[in-house]
Amino acid sequence: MRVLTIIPTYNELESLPKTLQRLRTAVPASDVLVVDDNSPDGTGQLADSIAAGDSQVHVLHRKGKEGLGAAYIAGFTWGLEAGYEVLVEMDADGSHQPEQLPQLLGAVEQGADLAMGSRWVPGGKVVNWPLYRQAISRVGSTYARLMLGLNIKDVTGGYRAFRRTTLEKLNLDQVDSVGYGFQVDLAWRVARMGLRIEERPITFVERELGASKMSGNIVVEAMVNVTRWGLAARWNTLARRFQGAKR
Ligand SMILES: Nc1nc2c(ncn2[C@@H]2O[C@H](COP(=O)(O)OP(=O)(O)OP(=O)(O)O)[C@@H](O)[C@H]2O)c(=O)[nH]1
Ligand SMILES: [Mg+2]
Repeated sequence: MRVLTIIPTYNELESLPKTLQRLRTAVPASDVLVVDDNSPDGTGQLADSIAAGDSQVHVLHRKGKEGLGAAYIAGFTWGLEAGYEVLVEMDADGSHQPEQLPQLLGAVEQGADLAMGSRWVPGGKVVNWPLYRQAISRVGSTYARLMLGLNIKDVTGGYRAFRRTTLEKLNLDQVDSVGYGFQVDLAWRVARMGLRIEERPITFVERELGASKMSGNIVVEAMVNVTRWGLAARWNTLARRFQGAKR
C-alpha cells in the first residue's frame, strides 16, 4: 500500500526534525507531507531543507494559521490527487510515536476503513499528561460517545490512518470544524457512513519541546459542536418517526 503520513505544523522547529527522523526510520515506506501554516519560527523553511535531501518528504506551504482541520483537508486533498492508498494523521510534537504506526497500518491492511490510535482502550497509555488534561480528554470522549452514539473510546485522538476510499466518500469540502472538533467531526462522518472503524492502543507522550496550541476555545468549540450535532441527529430521528406515524 502506498502510504502518506501528513504532519501539520505551526511553530514546531524543535520537534519536527526528530519526529521526521523517527518516522523515516520506523516506517521507511511511508512518504511524508508536512503542512506548514507559514510558521513564524521558520518550521516551513526547515521542512524544505529536509525535503531537499529526502525525495520521500514533501512540504505544503499555506499562507497563514487556519487551524488543524484546514491543514489536514489541504493535506488529504494533496495526497488523494497524488494517488496514495492510505493517508495518516500524525502530530509533529512527538505525542504520536512513529514506532506505533505499523499497528494502525496493519489494521487498515486487515480491512479497517479508519484505524484510530486510542489512549482509552486497554493497552492505551498517556505519558506525562497532567491529570486535568486526562480528565478533559476522557470526559470529552465520553460525552461525544454518548451524544453521538459512537462506539469509539478516544474520539478526539489525532493519530489515525484513513483508507483512501474513506476520505473520498467524506465530502471533505463540507468539513469546517477546527481543533478537536475536526477529529470528532471526521470520526462521526465515517461512523455514519457505516464504515469500519478500528481502535488500536497507543502510548501518547506529552510534547517535550515547543508550545501547545491547545486552548479553551478549541475545547468549547468541540463541546458546542458535539451538542449541536447530537441534538440535530436526535431531532431528525424523531421527525422521521413522526412523519412515519402520520402516514
Ligand atoms: N498547519 C497547522 N498545524 C497546526 C495548527 N494548530 C496546530 N497544529 C499542529 O497540529 C499538531 C497538534 O497540535 P498541538 O499543539 O500539539 O495540540 P495538542 O496536541 O492538542 O496540544 P499539546 O500537545 O498540549 O501541545 C502539531 O503538530 C501542531 O503543530 C494550525 O493552525 N496549522
Ligand atoms: Mg500535541
